[in-house]
Amino acid sequence: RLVVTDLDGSLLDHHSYDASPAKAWLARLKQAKVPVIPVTSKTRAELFPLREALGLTMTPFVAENGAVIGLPPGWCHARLDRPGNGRDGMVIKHPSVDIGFIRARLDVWRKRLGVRFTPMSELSLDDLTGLTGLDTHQAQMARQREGSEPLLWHDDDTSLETFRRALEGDGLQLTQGGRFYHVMGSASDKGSGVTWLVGRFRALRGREPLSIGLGDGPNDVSMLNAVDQAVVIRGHHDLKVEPTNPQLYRTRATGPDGWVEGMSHWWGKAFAPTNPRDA
Ligand code: 2M8
Ligand code: MG
Ligand code: MG
Repeated sequence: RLVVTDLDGSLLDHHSYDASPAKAWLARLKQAKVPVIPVTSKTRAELFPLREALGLTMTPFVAENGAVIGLPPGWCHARLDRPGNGRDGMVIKHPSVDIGFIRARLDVWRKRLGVRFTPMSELSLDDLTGLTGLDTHQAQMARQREGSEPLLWHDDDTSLETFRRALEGDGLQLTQGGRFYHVMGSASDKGSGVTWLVGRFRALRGREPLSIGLGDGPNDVSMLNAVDQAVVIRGHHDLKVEPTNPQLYRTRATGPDGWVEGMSHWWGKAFAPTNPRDA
Protein backbone atom coordinates (compact mmCIF):
# COMPACT_ATOMS: atom_id res chain seq x y z
CA ARG A 1 0.00 0.00 0.00
CA LEU A 2 0.92 3.62 -0.59
CA VAL A 3 -0.56 6.96 0.53
CA VAL A 4 0.12 10.07 -1.57
CA THR A 5 -1.14 13.30 -0.13
CA ASP A 6 -1.31 17.01 -0.69
CA LEU A 7 -0.33 19.10 2.36
CA ASP A 8 -1.89 22.59 2.38
CA GLY A 9 -5.67 22.34 2.79
CA SER A 10 -5.44 18.52 3.00
CA LEU A 11 -3.16 16.94 5.61
CA LEU A 12 -2.54 20.49 6.95
CA ASP A 13 -5.25 23.00 7.76
CA HIS A 14 -5.55 25.74 5.09
CA HIS A 15 -5.11 28.54 7.67
CA SER A 16 -3.19 27.14 10.67
CA TYR A 17 -1.11 24.48 8.82
CA ASP A 18 -1.94 22.12 11.71
CA ALA A 19 -2.15 18.34 11.16
CA SER A 20 -3.20 17.13 14.60
CA PRO A 21 -6.57 15.54 13.65
CA ALA A 22 -4.60 13.17 11.36
CA LYS A 23 -1.98 12.14 13.91
CA ALA A 24 -3.67 8.86 14.95
CA TRP A 25 -4.00 7.76 11.32
CA LEU A 26 -0.37 8.66 10.58
CA ALA A 27 0.74 6.57 13.57
CA ARG A 28 -1.35 3.61 12.40
CA LEU A 29 0.12 3.82 8.88
CA LYS A 30 3.64 4.09 10.24
CA GLN A 31 3.12 1.01 12.38
CA ALA A 32 1.88 -0.90 9.33
CA LYS A 33 4.95 0.37 7.37
CA VAL A 34 2.76 2.07 4.76
CA PRO A 35 4.69 4.95 3.16
CA VAL A 36 2.91 8.31 3.39
CA ILE A 37 4.28 10.46 0.59
CA PRO A 38 3.77 14.25 0.65
CA VAL A 39 2.96 15.54 -2.86
CA THR A 40 2.90 19.30 -2.61
CA SER A 41 3.49 22.76 -4.08
CA LYS A 42 5.89 23.41 -1.24
CA THR A 43 9.65 23.57 -1.77
CA ARG A 44 12.28 21.09 -0.68
CA ALA A 45 13.43 23.66 1.93
CA GLU A 46 9.91 23.93 3.38
CA LEU A 47 9.52 20.17 3.46
CA PHE A 48 12.67 19.53 5.44
CA PRO A 49 11.30 20.62 8.88
CA LEU A 50 7.74 19.62 7.99
CA ARG A 51 8.59 16.00 7.19
CA GLU A 52 10.42 15.82 10.48
CA ALA A 53 7.42 17.20 12.40
CA LEU A 54 5.05 14.79 10.63
CA GLY A 55 7.34 11.78 11.13
CA LEU A 56 7.77 11.32 7.37
CA THR A 57 11.57 11.38 7.08
CA MET A 58 11.93 7.86 5.68
CA THR A 59 9.41 8.20 2.85
CA PRO A 60 9.84 9.84 -0.56
CA PHE A 61 8.37 13.25 -1.34
CA VAL A 62 7.21 15.17 -4.37
CA ALA A 63 7.83 18.93 -4.03
CA GLU A 64 6.99 21.95 -6.19
CA ASN A 65 4.07 20.20 -7.91
CA GLY A 66 6.27 17.46 -9.39
CA ALA A 67 9.36 19.51 -10.25
CA VAL A 68 11.39 17.97 -7.40
CA ILE A 69 11.35 14.35 -6.17
CA GLY A 70 13.18 13.12 -3.07
CA LEU A 71 14.06 9.48 -2.38
CA PRO A 72 15.19 8.00 0.95
CA PRO A 73 17.84 5.23 0.82
CA GLY A 74 15.21 2.48 0.88
CA TRP A 75 13.76 3.75 -2.41
CA CYS A 76 17.02 4.13 -4.29
CA HIS A 77 18.25 2.11 -7.22
CA ALA A 78 21.82 0.86 -6.85
CA ARG A 79 22.87 1.93 -10.37
CA LEU A 80 20.51 4.77 -11.28
CA ASP A 81 20.80 6.98 -8.21
CA ARG A 82 23.86 8.67 -6.83
CA PRO A 83 23.33 8.18 -3.10
CA GLY A 84 22.73 11.11 -0.80
CA ASN A 85 23.16 14.12 -3.09
CA GLY A 86 20.61 15.95 -0.92
CA ARG A 87 20.23 16.99 2.69
CA ASP A 88 19.58 14.14 5.19
CA GLY A 89 20.80 11.53 2.70
CA MET A 90 17.89 11.93 0.30
CA VAL A 91 18.50 11.49 -3.42
CA ILE A 92 17.01 14.49 -5.21
CA LYS A 93 15.65 14.36 -8.78
CA HIS A 94 14.65 17.35 -10.90
CA PRO A 95 12.39 15.98 -13.65
CA SER A 96 11.53 19.50 -14.79
CA VAL A 97 12.69 22.85 -16.07
CA ASP A 98 15.12 25.08 -14.21
CA ILE A 99 13.67 27.99 -12.20
CA GLY A 100 15.96 30.47 -14.04
CA PHE A 101 14.35 29.59 -17.38
CA ILE A 102 10.84 29.87 -15.90
CA ARG A 103 11.53 33.33 -14.43
CA ALA A 104 13.13 34.56 -17.67
CA ARG A 105 10.08 33.47 -19.70
CA LEU A 106 7.69 35.08 -17.18
CA ASP A 107 9.52 38.39 -17.70
CA VAL A 108 9.30 38.02 -21.46
CA TRP A 109 5.54 37.30 -21.49
CA ARG A 110 4.70 40.01 -18.98
CA LYS A 111 6.31 42.60 -21.26
CA ARG A 112 5.13 41.16 -24.56
CA LEU A 113 1.51 40.45 -23.58
CA GLY A 114 1.19 43.33 -21.12
CA VAL A 115 -0.54 41.04 -18.60
CA ARG A 116 -0.54 41.78 -14.86
CA PHE A 117 0.69 39.26 -12.30
CA THR A 118 3.13 39.14 -9.35
CA PRO A 119 5.57 36.21 -9.11
CA MET A 120 6.28 35.07 -5.54
CA SER A 121 9.92 36.10 -6.05
CA GLU A 122 8.72 39.74 -6.31
CA LEU A 123 6.53 39.66 -3.18
CA SER A 124 8.08 41.21 -0.08
CA LEU A 125 8.44 38.89 2.90
CA ASP A 126 5.77 40.94 4.71
CA ASP A 127 3.31 40.53 1.85
CA LEU A 128 4.04 36.82 1.63
CA THR A 129 3.53 36.19 5.36
CA GLY A 130 0.40 38.37 5.39
CA LEU A 131 -1.05 36.54 2.42
CA THR A 132 -0.30 32.97 3.42
CA GLY A 133 -0.11 32.97 7.24
CA LEU A 134 3.38 31.45 7.04
CA ASP A 135 5.91 32.88 9.53
CA THR A 136 8.97 34.75 8.24
CA HIS A 137 11.25 31.72 8.27
CA GLN A 138 8.69 29.54 6.51
CA ALA A 139 8.12 32.28 3.93
CA GLN A 140 11.86 32.40 3.23
CA MET A 141 11.83 28.64 2.70
CA ALA A 142 8.84 28.97 0.35
CA ARG A 143 10.87 31.35 -1.81
CA GLN A 144 13.66 28.82 -2.39
CA ARG A 145 12.16 27.51 -5.63
CA GLU A 146 13.98 25.05 -7.89
CA GLY A 147 11.52 24.21 -10.65
CA SER A 148 8.23 26.10 -10.23
CA GLU A 149 7.20 29.71 -9.64
CA PRO A 150 3.97 30.63 -7.81
CA LEU A 151 2.25 33.83 -8.91
CA LEU A 152 -0.74 35.99 -8.09
CA TRP A 153 -2.87 36.77 -11.12
CA HIS A 154 -4.29 40.31 -11.33
CA ASP A 155 -5.69 40.21 -14.85
CA ASP A 156 -8.87 38.86 -16.51
CA ASP A 157 -9.71 35.31 -17.62
CA THR A 158 -9.16 35.97 -21.32
CA SER A 159 -5.62 37.22 -20.69
CA LEU A 160 -5.04 34.19 -18.47
CA GLU A 161 -5.85 31.86 -21.40
CA THR A 162 -3.51 33.82 -23.71
CA PHE A 163 -0.79 33.64 -21.07
CA ARG A 164 -1.39 29.89 -20.67
CA ARG A 165 -0.96 29.34 -24.43
CA ALA A 166 2.20 31.47 -24.47
CA LEU A 167 3.69 29.33 -21.70
CA GLU A 168 2.73 26.14 -23.56
CA GLY A 169 4.92 27.24 -26.44
CA ASP A 170 7.85 27.38 -24.01
CA GLY A 171 7.22 23.86 -22.68
CA LEU A 172 5.69 25.34 -19.52
CA GLN A 173 2.31 24.87 -17.87
CA LEU A 174 0.11 26.68 -15.40
CA THR A 175 -1.66 24.97 -12.52
CA GLN A 176 -3.68 26.28 -9.58
CA GLY A 177 -3.12 25.71 -5.84
CA GLY A 178 -5.13 27.06 -2.92
CA ARG A 179 -3.92 30.67 -3.26
CA PHE A 180 -1.46 30.85 -6.16
CA TYR A 181 -1.09 29.85 -9.78
CA HIS A 182 2.09 27.81 -10.29
CA VAL A 183 4.23 27.84 -13.46
CA MET A 184 6.35 24.76 -14.14
CA GLY A 185 7.57 22.41 -16.89
CA SER A 186 4.86 20.74 -19.01
CA ALA A 187 6.33 17.29 -18.48
CA SER A 188 6.01 17.21 -14.70
CA ASP A 189 3.02 17.57 -12.42
CA LYS A 190 1.86 15.87 -9.24
CA GLY A 191 0.46 12.96 -11.29
CA SER A 192 3.68 12.28 -13.20
CA GLY A 193 5.60 12.38 -9.89
CA VAL A 194 3.26 9.82 -8.36
CA THR A 195 3.31 7.58 -11.43
CA TRP A 196 7.11 7.66 -11.35
CA LEU A 197 7.19 6.68 -7.67
CA VAL A 198 4.67 3.86 -8.20
CA GLY A 199 6.94 2.58 -10.98
CA ARG A 200 9.90 2.70 -8.62
CA PHE A 201 7.91 0.83 -5.94
CA ARG A 202 7.03 -1.85 -8.52
CA ALA A 203 10.65 -2.17 -9.68
CA LEU A 204 12.02 -2.50 -6.15
CA ARG A 205 9.34 -4.64 -4.54
CA GLY A 206 8.20 -6.65 -7.55
CA ARG A 207 4.50 -5.92 -6.99
CA GLU A 208 1.87 -3.29 -7.57
CA PRO A 209 0.91 -1.14 -4.54
CA LEU A 210 -2.68 -0.28 -3.70
CA SER A 211 -2.54 3.52 -3.75
CA ILE A 212 -4.77 6.16 -2.21
CA GLY A 213 -4.45 9.89 -3.00
CA LEU A 214 -5.86 12.91 -1.15
CA GLY A 215 -6.00 16.55 -2.26
CA ASP A 216 -8.12 19.71 -2.27
CA GLY A 217 -6.96 21.78 -5.25
CA PRO A 218 -6.98 21.83 -9.07
CA ASN A 219 -3.24 21.04 -8.94
CA ASP A 220 -4.15 17.73 -7.25
CA VAL A 221 -6.31 16.42 -10.12
CA SER A 222 -3.43 14.72 -11.99
CA MET A 223 -2.38 13.00 -8.73
CA LEU A 224 -5.95 11.90 -7.99
CA ASN A 225 -6.16 10.36 -11.47
CA ALA A 226 -2.88 8.49 -10.95
CA VAL A 227 -4.00 6.49 -7.88
CA ASP A 228 -6.35 3.55 -7.29
CA GLN A 229 -8.56 5.37 -4.77
CA ALA A 230 -9.01 9.13 -4.71
CA VAL A 231 -10.23 11.60 -2.10
CA VAL A 232 -11.20 15.17 -2.93
CA ILE A 233 -11.02 17.11 0.32
CA ARG A 234 -13.52 19.90 0.57
CA GLY A 235 -11.65 23.18 0.01
CA HIS A 236 -11.72 26.65 1.51
CA HIS A 237 -12.21 27.90 -2.04
CA ASP A 238 -14.75 27.32 -4.79
CA LEU A 239 -12.26 26.14 -7.37
CA LYS A 240 -13.30 23.21 -9.55
CA VAL A 241 -11.60 19.94 -8.60
CA GLU A 242 -12.89 17.26 -10.98
CA PRO A 243 -10.77 14.14 -11.37
CA THR A 244 -12.03 11.50 -13.81
CA ASN A 245 -11.02 8.63 -11.48
CA PRO A 246 -14.18 6.53 -10.95
CA GLN A 247 -12.93 5.51 -7.48
CA LEU A 248 -13.62 8.95 -6.03
CA TYR A 249 -14.84 10.07 -2.61
CA ARG A 250 -15.60 13.71 -1.74
CA THR A 251 -15.37 14.66 1.91
CA ARG A 252 -17.79 16.81 3.86
CA ALA A 253 -15.07 18.04 6.24
CA THR A 254 -12.17 20.31 5.20
CA GLY A 255 -8.41 20.03 5.87
CA PRO A 256 -7.07 17.29 8.17
CA ASP A 257 -10.59 16.37 9.36
CA GLY A 258 -11.49 15.72 5.73
CA TRP A 259 -8.25 13.79 5.36
CA VAL A 260 -9.28 11.47 8.20
CA GLU A 261 -12.78 11.16 6.72
CA GLY A 262 -11.32 10.12 3.33
CA MET A 263 -8.83 7.65 4.80
CA SER A 264 -11.57 6.07 6.89
CA HIS A 265 -13.86 5.84 3.86
CA TRP A 266 -11.40 3.76 1.80
CA TRP A 267 -9.14 2.11 4.37
CA GLY A 268 -11.19 2.24 7.60
CA LYS A 269 -11.86 -1.51 7.56
CA ALA A 270 -8.26 -2.53 6.87
CA PHE A 271 -6.91 -0.15 9.52
CA ALA A 272 -9.57 -0.32 12.23
CA PRO A 273 -8.13 1.26 15.38
CA THR A 274 -7.46 -1.27 18.12
CA ASN A 275 -8.39 1.37 20.69
CA PRO A 276 -11.63 3.15 19.68
CA ARG A 277 -10.37 6.33 21.34
CA ASP A 278 -7.66 6.49 18.62
CA ALA A 279 -10.27 6.79 15.85
C1 2M8 B 1 1.96 27.91 -2.19
O1 2M8 B 1 1.25 26.71 -2.41
C2 2M8 B 1 -0.14 26.63 -2.07
C3 2M8 B 1 -0.58 25.19 -2.28
O2 2M8 B 1 -1.91 25.00 -2.44
C4 2M8 B 1 -0.99 27.58 -2.89
O3 2M8 B 1 -0.86 27.67 -4.13
O4 2M8 B 1 -1.83 28.24 -2.28
C5 2M8 B 1 3.45 27.62 -2.35
O5 2M8 B 1 4.13 28.80 -2.56
C6 2M8 B 1 4.05 26.93 -1.14
O6 2M8 B 1 5.46 26.89 -1.30
C7 2M8 B 1 3.66 27.64 0.14
O7 2M8 B 1 4.09 26.92 1.26
C8 2M8 B 1 2.15 27.81 0.20
C9 2M8 B 1 1.73 28.58 1.45
O8 2M8 B 1 0.34 28.65 1.56
O9 2M8 B 1 1.68 28.51 -0.94
MG1 MG C 1 -3.88 21.97 -1.24
MG1 MG D 1 -0.30 21.60 -2.29
